[in-house]
Amino acid sequence: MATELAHLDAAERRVNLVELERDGAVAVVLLNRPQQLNALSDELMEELVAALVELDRDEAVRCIVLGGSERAFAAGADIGVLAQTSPVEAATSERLARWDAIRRIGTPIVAAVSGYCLGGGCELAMLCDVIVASETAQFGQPEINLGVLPGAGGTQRLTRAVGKAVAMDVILSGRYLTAREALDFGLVSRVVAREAWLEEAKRLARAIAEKSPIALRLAKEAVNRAYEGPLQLGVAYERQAFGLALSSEDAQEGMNAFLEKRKPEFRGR
Ligand code: DAK
Repeated sequence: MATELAHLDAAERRVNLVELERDGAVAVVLLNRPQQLNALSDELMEELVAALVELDRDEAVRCIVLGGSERAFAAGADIGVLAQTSPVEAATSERLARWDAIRRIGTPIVAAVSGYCLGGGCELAMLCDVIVASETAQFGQPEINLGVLPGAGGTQRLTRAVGKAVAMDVILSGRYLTAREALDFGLVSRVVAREAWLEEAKRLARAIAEKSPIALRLAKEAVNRAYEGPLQLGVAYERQAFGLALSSEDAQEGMNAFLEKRKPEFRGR
């Protein structure tokens, strides 16, 4: 009985750490650990990855919004847990696999960032495809203040997003970027009023969700290749992806709809 209850408690805790909402073809995933500013505990990350993987398999979901709360997208990895992590665990544990699993999600993900977006939180936002930021958003990789450095891709993705000068400034000093700076430096694509952080992300997600899911996945992967690898390999991928998209029923539909002056209806075929 005690074991059963413990199990139920754990299950309930996990469900509560990530909230899921569906709005037609858009799924909204909200981190829900407000007392800890959505610090990314193992349980939260496990629940998040499980939710994203499931949504990615669901053909009816064409775009995902990932957000936190108004106060914090996420204030980073859970420092209490990090303090107990051995070097071997950090290099080999399930934790690394979770970050890789998020990179492998094919469905476009729009990050809705309000408030603190720090450390692993910033790394999580950078794993998303577009970042919509509230004017209150603060981006940072303050791991240096803890005597470590970013460990989930921050030194690489931030540098590719904003360039060496700004990345060094942020990562070595631990300072935060304002939403406006993040926009100017190319880390985010939109800054919106405090109260619009989630709505604007949903609006963008609904617009994305109207496109062909085949073209979306291929385009997402192609842009990621530009970000992650050498130009020639990315161009080669793009050529193949273009051919593949062109062979889809959706491409026929898209072009026919244009020629017939009507709105296309993409079916993911
Ligand atoms: N972890 C655990 N608890 C946290 C937290 C965090 N990252 N951030 C905040 N909290 C908790 C606080 O301890 C506090 O809890 P109580 O004292 O109320 O129990 C509660 O959230 C509210 O925080 P504050 O009282 O501090 O609120 P303030 O408004 O005064 O300050 C703050 C907000 C965000 C400026 C401050 O909380 C702060 O500096 N937080 C820490 C930010 C930080 O250093 N983030 C980087 C963490 S290191 C890896 C993957 C990922 C990572 C590494 C390796 N591998 C896969 C290998 C990532 C590492 C990190 O992210």
